[in-house]
Amino acid sequence: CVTGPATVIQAVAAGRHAAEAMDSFLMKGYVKEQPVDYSCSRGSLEDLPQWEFEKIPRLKRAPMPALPPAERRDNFREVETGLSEETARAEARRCLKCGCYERYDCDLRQEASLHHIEFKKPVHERPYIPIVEDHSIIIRDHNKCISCGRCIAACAEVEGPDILSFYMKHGRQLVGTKSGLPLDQTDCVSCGQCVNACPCGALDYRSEIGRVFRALNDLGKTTVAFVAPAVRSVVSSQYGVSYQEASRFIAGLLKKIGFDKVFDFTFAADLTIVEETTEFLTRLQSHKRIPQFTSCCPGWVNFVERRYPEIIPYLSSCKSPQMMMGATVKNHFTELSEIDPKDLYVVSIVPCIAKKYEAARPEFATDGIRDVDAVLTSTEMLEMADIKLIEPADVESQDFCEPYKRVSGAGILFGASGGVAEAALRMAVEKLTGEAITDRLDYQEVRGLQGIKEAAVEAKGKKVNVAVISGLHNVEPILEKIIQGTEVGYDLIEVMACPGGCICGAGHPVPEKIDTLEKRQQVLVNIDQTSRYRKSQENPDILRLYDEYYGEANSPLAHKLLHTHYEA
Ligand code: HC1
Ligand code: SF4
Repeated sequence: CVTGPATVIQAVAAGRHAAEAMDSFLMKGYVKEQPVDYSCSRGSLEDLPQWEFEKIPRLKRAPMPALPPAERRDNFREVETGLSEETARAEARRCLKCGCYERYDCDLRQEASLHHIEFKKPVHERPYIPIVEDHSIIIRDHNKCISCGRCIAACAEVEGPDILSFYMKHGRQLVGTKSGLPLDQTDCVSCGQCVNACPCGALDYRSEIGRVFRALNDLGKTTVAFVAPAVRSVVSSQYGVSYQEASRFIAGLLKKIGFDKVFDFTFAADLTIVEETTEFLTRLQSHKRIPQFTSCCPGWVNFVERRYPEIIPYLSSCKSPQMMMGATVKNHFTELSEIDPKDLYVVSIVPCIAKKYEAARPEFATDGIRDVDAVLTSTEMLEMADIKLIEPADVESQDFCEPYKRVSGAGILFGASGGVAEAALRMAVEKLTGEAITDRLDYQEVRGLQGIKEAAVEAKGKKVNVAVISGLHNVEPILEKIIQGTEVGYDLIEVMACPGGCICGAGHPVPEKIDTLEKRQQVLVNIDQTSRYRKSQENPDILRLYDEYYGEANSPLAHKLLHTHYEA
C-alpha cells in the first residue's frame, strides 16, 4: 500500500532491521525466484459507477478464495491485533490507495512486519509526481515506486529488450528509459512483463473494461468475444474446472458476462497454420527467405521492427491469429449474418498486453472500423466476472458458436512455447510426404519451458530443422548471425517474447499464486491429446471456410485479409 513502501524506505534510512527487510524482499525477487507475486489484488469494484472502471488499477491476480491463516495475518499486527474474523475479512477487502485489495497479500508489507517495522504515517510527505503516460498502454506512477528494480530486471533478464534503468530527478531515484526517450520511442516491445514484476502498482497497463461494458450495454451493438488458447489454462485453475471442461466453461462465462456471440480464436490458430505452413513450403522450395520466422507474437514483431529491421523479410507475412480472427469476423461473419460491420463490436481475450498494442495498429482498421475493437487480458476478463458477481455455479458450460465452433488440438498448443512449431510440423510433414500422418504427431522436443529448443524432421528425404525460442534475449545471437550472412541451420523458427510462451503472458495473473507455468502448459497438452481433431488442416470448419470464402491457402482474398506487412 502507498504508505507501506514509502514507510519502508524511510525505515531503511533509519535502521538495520528495515534494511534486512528490504534485502530479503529483494532477494526473493522476480528474477531469482520467479515467479513470486508481490502484487496484490483489489476489489469493491462492484460498488463503483461504471465510468470509473477505467481509472481503477487492475487486479494482478485472481481474487483470493479465503482469508489467509491467522499466523500470516498476525504479521499485520499494527492493524489487525484482536480483530474478529468478520472484521478482519472486511478489513482485508477494504480498497487501498495503491490498488491493493487483499491487504494480506502484500508480501512487502508482511516482510517488513516480520522484521518488526512499525507502519506509521511518514514524517515527510514526498511531493506528488504526475503519472507518466509516455506509452499507449503502459503507465508509470512514480509515487508508488519503491525503487526495487524488478521492472528493470524483468525487461533485461526475463524478456530481453533491456530498455529501462534508474535515473535521479529532484533527489529521487526514478525508473525511466535508458535512452531518456519516452517509452514508446524506445525498443519497448509492449510485453508488459515490467508491469507484472512491479510489486506496488507503480507500473500498470490501461484497462479496456470500461469500453467493453459500454459496448455490452449498447443495444445497437452485436458483441462478439473470442478467446485465446492460453486463457483456458488460467480459467481452469481459477475456477477449479477440469481441462476437459475448460473451453466450454469459458464460452459459458463469456455469455454470462453478456456477449452475444462467443468464438474460440484457436480456430484462427488453425487458419494461421494453414496459411503460414503453405507460405513456408513455398519458401522452402525456392530456398528464399529461409529461415522463416513465425509472426504471431506481437512482442516479437515489435522487437524485429524496432531493433532488427533487417530481419523483416524473414518474418512470415501472416497476421497473428488474433488479427486473422478479427478480419474474418468483421468480413466473413458480418456478410453471413447480415450485420453492418460498424454495429459489430469485437473483443479479443488474451494473456498478452502487446496484443492491445497490436490491435490498435493502423493497418488493422478499414475505414476507421477496427478489426478488433477492444482487447481484454485474461485478468481483465476475471475482473469483469468479479464485477458482475459471477460464481462458477452460475456458469452454464456450452460450445463456442457457429460458424467457427470446431478447433484442433494443434491450435490449442499455440498457447505455450513450441506449440506453433509443433502444429506447423504436423501439416508440413503431411504436405512434404503427401501422406496422412497418424503415428508421429507429438514433438516432445519442442515442448517445455527452456528458452531454446530444436527439432529435426525427415520427410521424403528432406530434412526440416526447426528452432523454438522464447525470451527475446535468446534469439538475439541467431539474428546477429543471419544479419552477418552466416548460415544458422534452421528452416523454421518460432519465437515468443515471453519465457515459456503465452502461458507466461503479462496479462495473466502472475503464476504461482493460482498455478504454475508447468500446470498451464499441461492443460493445453491434455486438451490436444484428447481432441477429436489434432491437425489444423483437418478442422472441418476451416475446410468449409476455405470452400465457401477464402478459396485456398494464400489466395488473393486470403492475402488481403489474413496477411500483413511490417514497418522498419
Ligand atoms: Fe497467444 Fe496466439 S498463442 S500469440 O501466445 O498465436 O496472446 O494464447 O492468442 O494471436 O492463437 C497470446 C495465446 C494467442 C495469437 C493464438
Ligand atoms: Fe504476448 Fe504471448 Fe508474445 Fe508474450 S509470448 S508478448 S503473451 S504473444
